[in-house]
Amino acid sequence: MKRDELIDFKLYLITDRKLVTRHLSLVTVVGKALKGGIKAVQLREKDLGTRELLDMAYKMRELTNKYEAKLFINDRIDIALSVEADGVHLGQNSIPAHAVRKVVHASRITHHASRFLIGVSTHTIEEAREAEKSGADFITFGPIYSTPSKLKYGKPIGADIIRKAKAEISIPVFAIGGIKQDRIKEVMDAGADGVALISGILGAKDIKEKTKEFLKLLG
Ligand code: 3NM
Repeated sequence: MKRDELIDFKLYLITDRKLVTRHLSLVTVVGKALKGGIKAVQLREKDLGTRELLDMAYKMRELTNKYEAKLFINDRIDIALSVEADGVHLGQNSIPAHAVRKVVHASRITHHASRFLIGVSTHTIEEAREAEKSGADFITFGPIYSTPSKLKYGKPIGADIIRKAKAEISIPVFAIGGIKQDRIKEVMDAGADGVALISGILGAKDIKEKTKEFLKLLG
């Protein structure tokens, strides 16, 4: 399958179990988003130990499979391969995409080698170009707007930069950082292929309904 067919989602949910309230588990809330129709989830729980993360990844794999949704694992190619995730999502300090490709081929999970997807978090045009060159299948680009955890990601860069990125690279670009419903039009008009978010969905009272609303807006 070609990349365009594999990146068949416009809404990319990233987890942060610290945002999950009301004593619900992360598995429960991701389940609600899946019921609402989400088709791509990134497990991103950076403070979990390896065993706990692996355990969580297996649970997420089982759940996403049930809804025929894609599962990405943040940073950890070893965990992504062991749970047969659909891909890995890399940061600027992660093992680079070209090296991940080698690991995937070496793992001899032939089923994966042709369809394993690599996302990369980027924050500047330069990083976006680099990610494409390194073999990323798609990027997240941000923070476009100010986000609850803004200090970690730097100053908001605004939606206009998406136009510039799209003019320079051909892989799909997901806008990230402070994405709420009222921002969708602006980022999609700027040429984004989709949006990636945490609090826009995980912070909602009714996660299933909120997911449906986002999907409707994205068309
Ligand atoms: N990465 P929210 S911004 C995980 O700019 C992440 O690379 C960013 O959370 C980047 O949807 C971000 O709640 C946080 O703003 C996104």
